[in-house]
Amino acid sequence: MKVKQELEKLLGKEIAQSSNEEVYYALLNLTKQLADDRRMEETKKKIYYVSAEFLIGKLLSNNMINLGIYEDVKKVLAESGKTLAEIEEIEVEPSLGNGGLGRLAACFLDSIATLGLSGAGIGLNYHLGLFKQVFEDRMQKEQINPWIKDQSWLRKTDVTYPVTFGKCTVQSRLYEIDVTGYNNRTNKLCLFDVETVDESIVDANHQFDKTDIEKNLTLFLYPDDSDEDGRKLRIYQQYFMVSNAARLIIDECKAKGSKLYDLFDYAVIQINDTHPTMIIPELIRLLVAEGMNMDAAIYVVSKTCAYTNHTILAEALEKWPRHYLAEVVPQLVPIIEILDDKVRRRFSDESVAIIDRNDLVHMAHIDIHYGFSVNGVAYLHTEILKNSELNNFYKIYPEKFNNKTNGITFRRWLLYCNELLSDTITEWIGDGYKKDAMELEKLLAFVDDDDKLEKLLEIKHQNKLRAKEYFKETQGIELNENSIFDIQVKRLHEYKRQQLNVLYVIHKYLEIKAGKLPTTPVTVIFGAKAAPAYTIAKDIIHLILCLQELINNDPEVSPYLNVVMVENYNVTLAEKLIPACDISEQISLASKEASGTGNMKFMLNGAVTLGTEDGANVEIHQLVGDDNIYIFGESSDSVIEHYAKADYVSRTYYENNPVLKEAVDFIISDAVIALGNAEMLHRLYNELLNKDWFMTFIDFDSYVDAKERAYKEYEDRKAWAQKMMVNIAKAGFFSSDRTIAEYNNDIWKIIK
Ligand code: GPU
Repeated sequence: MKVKQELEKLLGKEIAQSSNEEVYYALLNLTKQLADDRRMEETKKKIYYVSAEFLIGKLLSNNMINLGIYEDVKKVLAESGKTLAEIEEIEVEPSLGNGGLGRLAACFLDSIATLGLSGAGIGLNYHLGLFKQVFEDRMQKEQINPWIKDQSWLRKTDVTYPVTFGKCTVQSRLYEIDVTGYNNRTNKLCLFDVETVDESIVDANHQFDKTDIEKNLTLFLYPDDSDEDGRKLRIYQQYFMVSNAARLIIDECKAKGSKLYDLFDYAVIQINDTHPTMIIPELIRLLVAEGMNMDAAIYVVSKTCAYTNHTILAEALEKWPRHYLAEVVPQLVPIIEILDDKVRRRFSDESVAIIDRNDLVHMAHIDIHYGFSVNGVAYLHTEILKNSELNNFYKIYPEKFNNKTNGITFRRWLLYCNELLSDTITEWIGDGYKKDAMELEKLLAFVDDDDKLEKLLEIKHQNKLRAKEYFKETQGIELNENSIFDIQVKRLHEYKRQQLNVLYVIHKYLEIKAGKLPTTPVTVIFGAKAAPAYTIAKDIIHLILCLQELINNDPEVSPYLNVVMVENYNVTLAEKLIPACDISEQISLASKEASGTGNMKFMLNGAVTLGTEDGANVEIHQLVGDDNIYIFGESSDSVIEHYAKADYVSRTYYENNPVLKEAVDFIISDAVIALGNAEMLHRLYNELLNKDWFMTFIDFDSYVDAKERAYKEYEDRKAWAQKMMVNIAKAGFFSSDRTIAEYNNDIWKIIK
């Protein structure tokens, strides 16, 4: 294809004469056409990945890579005096996801198409999605984030269903976004919406009538659930998502010849965490409405649905009061009661019931009893599910439990975000690794090759410069490219322990003030959104922003230590930060991070992990060996034991450790209070001293030791480059192509 001609045909003029915006839309349309050309026939069986989130990121470059026109387009643009980077600035990142779960769903869609599997994502088309984070007075403020433009990747379809709730019926509308596989087929992401949705009901303070379902249904991802109306709105959204999904699936299967008794030969439904759980009773309801008897419907649905668990945090496992469901989706309640009744007849163990004694409906329990597969997302996580969290279920259904260690798409997280590195790797080992990521292991041959090690360091430096320029331009942030980039980017949550990293920063600051100067300057970079109602998480952001102000403006300290919190961390920013990173912070309290996927992205881009033996860190550790990772902290077994015995007392650590005490006390020192909000800082201080539910203090000493060791070893540039090389070489296992191949072999069984 002659890219230049095609583009100029769409533009009606020369590229050089066109605005960046015109070029962007021409590329958007060209890419859509090419994606459409790669549509392939559906196979008999198809995978439907149902998820409340799809954190897909900008799509232009990703699609152009997958369609094989990326290099040509770059060249053609350059000939006309334009860069792809400036064209990409026009694209708005879709606001359809929140964190790792949503990004995983996006990586999975890429790999499903890349492996040539017939599949679709199904979710909702949130108009405002997740909030945009801005910093005001060193605090997080949420702004609405409208992202849908007249012309976009969304394609309106004719598909529409009436969806009935207790109090009203709404008419849905299906929109689709094409999902391109790398040199392979095009699948779809199906996003349902309502035409009555009305962004204007949101007032200046982001308040809106939570009961006006016709107008608010697809406005926000995860609407505030701190009151009852908010919680019910979440149920409205979930039911709307799964009712549409169920009908789409039934229609597609019927069109392929299914008689519905054989639905499982035509469809497999992967339930991404518990948000889509109601698809089980909804499908049963629809099959019964089609004339199937209840037991047959339950049997068919149970052979069609599979469940992925993404957390062991109790507060994240959804439990809805039965009376909420009775109000929002009364038609499901009798079905859920039958499902519960059948469970209670078979098992006397109260802990596996669906509706508990307090009339709470345990969504995960529906999935486990009435799905045919239950998987965790990393080896350790699945072991914890089997042996403790879901042990009562594991004893009943050992054959259902399986592990699928998460993965990431290397198209976005290497080929696109780190072209310097991927081009260099191609030069060294050929481009076979682009299809078979395990070929990255060929890089192990170069761990003693001085020139190649030197080159890795040079690439890292270039990526730091690129990040420096980007953040200077977009956020006015000054990054020192000659410092260690020590990065923690992920959602803000106490279990992820950004507060532990912060305590280290304070400790380092105090050391520098006392005259103990680091050899290499360090920049500690944070990026994180806090859920709007999560008070302590917002207090932690406030503390980081106060420290940023204090430290970066202190001429005694700033030559050695800088703290930066980037605003509105999202996929686009991740693509800039990850390639520039030296030290990847993965410091969750062991047992609490189901997997993590940022850890994989950093490793692939040549960062060295500083982390606990948690989630997929365990597997990273095993792959790279002790010398190429910094592991610290309590083991998950020991943490689980502390919880069981309830014997962790944070104050004891504080009182017995003067270094820790000094750092903690600094949170409410005059210097910090002068810059911040005393109430917030005191609240955080008190929380740590009196509760510290995620045991920050228990790992403080070993964290400081590990970090000091990492900083020290960074100084031996060659030894460090060797660690980088090993990390990149061993990252192949974390390709989502591998993960999806496993899902398909063990769970989905789709034949191409
Ligand atoms: N995760 Br549950 C989310 O991002 N959101 C959620 O609501 C739940 C889990 C994450 C896990 O925290 C992370 O460890 C994991 O890597 C990711 O899901 C994908 O499995």
